[in-house]
Amino acid sequence: MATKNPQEQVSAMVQSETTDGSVSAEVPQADPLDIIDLPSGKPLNDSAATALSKSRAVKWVVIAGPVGAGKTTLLATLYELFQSGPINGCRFAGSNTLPAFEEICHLSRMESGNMNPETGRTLYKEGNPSYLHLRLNLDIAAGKFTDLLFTDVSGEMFEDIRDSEKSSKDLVFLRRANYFLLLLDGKKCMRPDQRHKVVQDGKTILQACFDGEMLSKECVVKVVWSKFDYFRNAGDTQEHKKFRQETDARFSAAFSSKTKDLRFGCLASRPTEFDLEFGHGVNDLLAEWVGLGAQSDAMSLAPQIRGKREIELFARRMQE
Ligand SMILES: Nc1nc2c(ncn2[C@@H]2O[C@H](COP(=O)(O)OP(=O)(O)OP(=O)(O)O)[C@@H](O)[C@H]2O)c(=O)[nH]1
Ligand SMILES: [Mg+2]
Repeated sequence: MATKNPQEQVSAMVQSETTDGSVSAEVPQADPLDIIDLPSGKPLNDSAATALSKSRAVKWVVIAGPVGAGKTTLLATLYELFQSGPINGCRFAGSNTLPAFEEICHLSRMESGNMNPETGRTLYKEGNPSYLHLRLNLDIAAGKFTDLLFTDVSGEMFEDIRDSEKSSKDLVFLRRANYFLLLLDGKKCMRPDQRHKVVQDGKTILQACFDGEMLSKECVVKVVWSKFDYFRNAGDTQEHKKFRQETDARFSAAFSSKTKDLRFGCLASRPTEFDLEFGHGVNDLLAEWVGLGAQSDAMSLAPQIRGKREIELFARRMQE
């Protein structure tokens, strides 16, 4: 007998419930999350993530930034923090991608044999990204849960963003983001000759996302200085503060009209250079993700294509 895919299994279960009129005590109440749960626990592909978003309200969080900015480390740290207990009163309540979380944490753990905590480079894959899933219990007594879906894509995908043909195809998943987090690499900002490029690359990523109408106006956009321990280790001088303030102001001037909600912050997911707490800033991010309005259904990824720029013309050709 052919094996049903997760979505078919969900609808088969729903059908058997409705034709009976009621669900008898012997028929187990199917939780779609259990059915969608892939035995491999690998990152969810686009259709599995979409099936999950159809079965329950989810919040889509895109973590963006150039290669090495700290995207995967942020996810690994979030998962590790939940190992020691609740964060901001939220409890870990499961994941459809548990082994995938374990995998991204492995290199940073003692048993990997690494002397220094590390995160492996995320491999660049063409096409849609994969997603990591977290289910959180917000209130045990009230039985209140929330589900977060995170992208973990290689920075290469964002570095190619100026290539309009490629980005129209590869970055279509951005259209359903509720939250877009852009990381600016604090380590690279320690070198005055590299700072300008860090800021420029970040602006290019956001500009291309808005120009291609890949981010909705409702999407919260947050720009953070990652690896903030490098700033602190260098004394976080007036000059550093001025540089960050000026950069934040430049981002505000360029993008505040394009999104309803533009935020700024600092992050040190895994500080090694200064005595900051592990996961500095992660609590605040989690609070913002939990506080987002969830989507009760998968949003249409079909682009609203207007305009005559090559990126729009290409997207229109792809749709036809
Ligand atoms: N000191 C310090 N290092 C960090 C921090 N966050 C990440 N790193 C290090 O930065 C390096 C790159 O981090 P990744 O999380 O792999 O970066 P990424 O953005 O996922 O990179 P790609 O997957 O290649 O796009 C790793 O060596 C991390 O250990 C931090 O807060 N402080
Ligand atoms: Mg990565």
